[in-house]
Amino acid sequence: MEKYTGIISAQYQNLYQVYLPGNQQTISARLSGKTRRSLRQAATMLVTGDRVLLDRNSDQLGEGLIMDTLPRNNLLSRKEAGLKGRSQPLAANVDAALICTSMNEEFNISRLERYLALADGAGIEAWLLLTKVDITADTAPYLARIASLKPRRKYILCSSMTGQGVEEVRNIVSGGKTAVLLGSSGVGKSSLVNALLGEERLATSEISQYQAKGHHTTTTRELLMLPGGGYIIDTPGMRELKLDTSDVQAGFQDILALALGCRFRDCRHALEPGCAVQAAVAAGTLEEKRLRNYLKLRLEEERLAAKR
Ligand SMILES: Nc1nc2c(ncn2[C@@H]2O[C@H](COP(=O)(O)OP(=O)(O)O)[C@@H](O)[C@H]2O)c(=O)[nH]1
Ligand SMILES: [Mg+2]
Ligand SMILES: [Zn+2]
Repeated sequence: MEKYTGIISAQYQNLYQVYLPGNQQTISARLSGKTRRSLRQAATMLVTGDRVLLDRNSDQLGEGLIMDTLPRNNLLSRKEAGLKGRSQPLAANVDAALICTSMNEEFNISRLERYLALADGAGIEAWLLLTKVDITADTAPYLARIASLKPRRKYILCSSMTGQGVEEVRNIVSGGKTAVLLGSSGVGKSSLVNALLGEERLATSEISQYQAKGHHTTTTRELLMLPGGGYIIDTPGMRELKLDTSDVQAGFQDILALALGCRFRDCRHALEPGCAVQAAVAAGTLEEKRLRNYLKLRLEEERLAAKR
């Protein structure tokens, strides 16, 4: 029997929306009993971006049946808030993480460092999208903060209103790649998707997202195919991003380099004598805030590793 390859684009309880690249169509599909069992056995679930094999004809309801799942290239996930702290998969098979922030009170360099640790941990190329540039009086202070990241990160100044930067974002996914939009509610993720699509397909503004809750709309992640090729995954704003699989060190190359000068090889950069990292803070060459966030993220990462 002929099988179709599909990409999970959204999920509503037991029903999946699956995009079929073969005929550029989206269908509804359910899991076959065998797939459900094997997912349960692997203690995982299907997530937006997952590649699956379907048999469109074997269901009486006219829905596709997901017969098999294909191995993942990568998986972005976070820990759920609360004591249980289960892993919550966000998206699979992602080529680029587009970490969005607007240039106002919402801008928070420590939060960006956290998102970057998540992308680095999944081995996904990260971009910072500085949104709503059309209403930003002065971008310089924000660019200065971005420039303090080590390694330097790629960024795009963009606006869904004027179209600035939108083609640069499109280029990231051209050739059939997949990017996921991350960032707080209200920074303009859905508006950017609409700008890329060239139509107002997604509901925008915090208000409409909030009102959508309880209905069936975008409380989950949604994968959309862009004209000209490539996919973009929109996510609802995440109030809290707890690390799951992460690589904190990758985003703190400056601190790693300084640490080579610490007296003790296992220096925690807290109260140890001869700590070159603390010395740099005292000398004003390393921002204390950056060190504090590094220590916080590292502790979170170590606690997770200890649990595994
Ligand atoms: N001026 C301006 N407003 C924007 C831009 N992008 C989004 N907005 C507005 O910001 C609000 C939140 O946008 P939305 O796309 O829903 O953000 P999301 O929650 O990240 O998906 C809406 O009122 C949008 O109209 C932009 O580039 N410029
Ligand atoms: Mg949105
Ligand atoms: Zn030290």
